[in-house]
Parts: sequence; C-alpha cells; structure tokens
Amino acid sequence: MDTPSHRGLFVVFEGLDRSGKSTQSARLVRNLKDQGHQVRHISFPDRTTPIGQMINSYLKGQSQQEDHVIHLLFSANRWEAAESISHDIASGTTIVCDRYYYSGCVYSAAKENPSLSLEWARRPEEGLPRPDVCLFLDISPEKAAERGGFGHERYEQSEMQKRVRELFLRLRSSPDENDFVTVDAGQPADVVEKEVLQIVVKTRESIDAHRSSLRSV
Ligand code: FDM
Ligand code: MG
Repeated sequence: MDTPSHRGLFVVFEGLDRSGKSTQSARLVRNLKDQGHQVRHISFPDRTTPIGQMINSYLKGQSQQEDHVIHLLFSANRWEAAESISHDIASGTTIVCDRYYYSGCVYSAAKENPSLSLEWARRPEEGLPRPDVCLFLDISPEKAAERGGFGHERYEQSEMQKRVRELFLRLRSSPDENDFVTVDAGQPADVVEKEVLQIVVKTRESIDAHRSSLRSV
C-alpha cells in the first residue's frame, strides 16, 4: 500500500500497433489499484493539448509536417507532461503509460530520412523522467496483422511496422536503455497479464530495497 513517503513507479508499455498495449496497460492499472496503489493511466501522444492536436491531425493525414518537425512535436508533447509525471511519482502515484520516448525514437527513425537517425531522434528526449521499467510487448508484424486489419492512420502499414520492430530490437540492445524488459505478446492475454504484473512487482521491490529515486533519460 502506498504512503506519501513511498514514491510511485513509472511503468511504460511499448510495442507495435496491436501488440496489446491498451489491453495490458488497462489490466495492470486494475491489478495495481486492487492492491491498493494510487495509479494514473496516461498515453502518448496526448492528443488533448494544442501540440497533441497538431500531432493528431498529422497522424490522420489531415496535415503535413517535415520529419524533424513532427519528431520534435512528439517530444514536446512529452516535455509538456514531464513535470506532472515527476510530481505524481514523488507524491506516491504510480504512472502507467502507453508509449513513450522509445516510440518517439523508433517511429521517426523508421522513416529512413538520412538526417534522422535513431541517435539524433533520442537527443530531445534527454532529461525526461525515466521509466523504472519499459515493458516491450513483442509480437511479429505478421501476428499483429492477424489481430485485425490496419487502421487508417499514418504508419499503420506493414513495411513501416517491420522497420519499427527492427529498431525497437536495436534500441533494446543499447546500454542506454537498461530498463527495457521484453514480454512475448504472442501469448494469451492472461499469460501476458501475469508476466507483466510479476515484472512490475519485482521492480517495486527493487526500488524499495535500494530507495532508488526517479532517474532521467
Ligand atoms: N508515435 C507515437 C510516434 O511516431 N512518435 C511518438 O513519440 C509517439 C508517442 O504515433 F503510430 C506514433 C506511434 C503510432 C502513432 O500512437 C499513434 P497510438 O498509440 O497508436 O495512438
Ligand atoms: Mg495506433
């Protein structure tokens, strides 16, 4: 049970479209609340802010943006939430978040714009609150596609999804992303749910044992 002297956790879900992020993050929120924790569920992009509305219009194909510009808007959309994330965590609320800077890096780098590398893409994210754990729901692009047809937003096409997965795997192997944990998202939802909860409980124990404070990206 959280007390004010007990900081919240920052848990992020990442993965391809239809990897199960929405389902699994909702289940984790419910499970943590059942255990008596204060939890706030957020997602990026946050389409409700003025910057988020520009992103929404771009994703829906209603407006165009230069690749670096849209990348920086996605990043700005995280920065505008950074203070409230840190504040909530300090006051004992756990944040469960769908997509974060990892998506920011890989979706932009997957465009194969020669001046927008994975390394370049990560720079504007430096200094953001760092997740205690990033749960990467790994699924093959083929299996994800079997779960239902593609939607109509930008990036929802198979070539893009393949490059996104390869870049997620590259990011995972970087020593900078040591909070990344891979979960096999091709398993039944109940199995994934249990694994996720176990990982989060372990993360909680390790943070309590070391009294670790929230770090920065
Ligand atoms: N996306 C998401 C990015 O390109 N950069 C980002 O920083 C974030 C957070 O936006 F295709 C992409 C990933 C996805 C699209 O996300 C919308 P949702 O989760 O499918 O709504
Ligand atoms: Mg989507």
